[in-house]
Amino acid sequence: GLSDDEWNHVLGIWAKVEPELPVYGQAVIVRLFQVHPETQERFAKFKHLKTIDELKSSEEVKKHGTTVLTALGRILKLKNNHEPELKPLAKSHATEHKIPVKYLEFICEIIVKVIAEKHPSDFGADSQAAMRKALELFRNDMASKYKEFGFQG
Ligand code: MNH
Repeated sequence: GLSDDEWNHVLGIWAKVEPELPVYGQAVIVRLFQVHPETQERFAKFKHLKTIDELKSSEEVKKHGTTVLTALGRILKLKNNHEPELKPLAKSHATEHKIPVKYLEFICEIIVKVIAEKHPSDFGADSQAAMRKALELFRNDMASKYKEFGFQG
């Protein structure tokens, strides 16, 4: 797990992200699809969006990005006790959406980068390291739940 100090870093930066969740959510999803185009193919609802302009102007992309970051924020706020929030998410991503752990790694890295770009002065080395650690915990626990649901990830 993370120390109290590390969680304070994580939740401190998250408090700055939260008022602009749709802006961050949109940036994260657009970047994910740009950098890793194979991830977009996992979304039946986004297959029709071909250009970067279409992605950027899509209200549905913004809405999905908000959904993703809202769920992640709930999980982060539960700190080391995220199991009740994480389990249903692992279930849907293992059995319904079938999202490899590798793709979770992609999105986590992009989340860190997008926050670093938008909040350079509030997201120093210690905060970035703490956030990376929290996201690693999230991914590891998703991966072990995946296995419980019979998905190798
Ligand atoms: Mn994901 C739906 C959270 C990473 C693909 N995702 C959802 C939903 C939430 C969510 C909440 C809606 C409820 C549900 O179906 O469980 N997703 C997350 C979080 C992360 C995440 C917190 C990581 C952080 N998801 C990813 C990645 C991919 C992905 C990475 C693919 C590359 N998610 C999906 C798909 C859906 C979904 C596909 C279903 C979308 C739809 O058709 O509405």
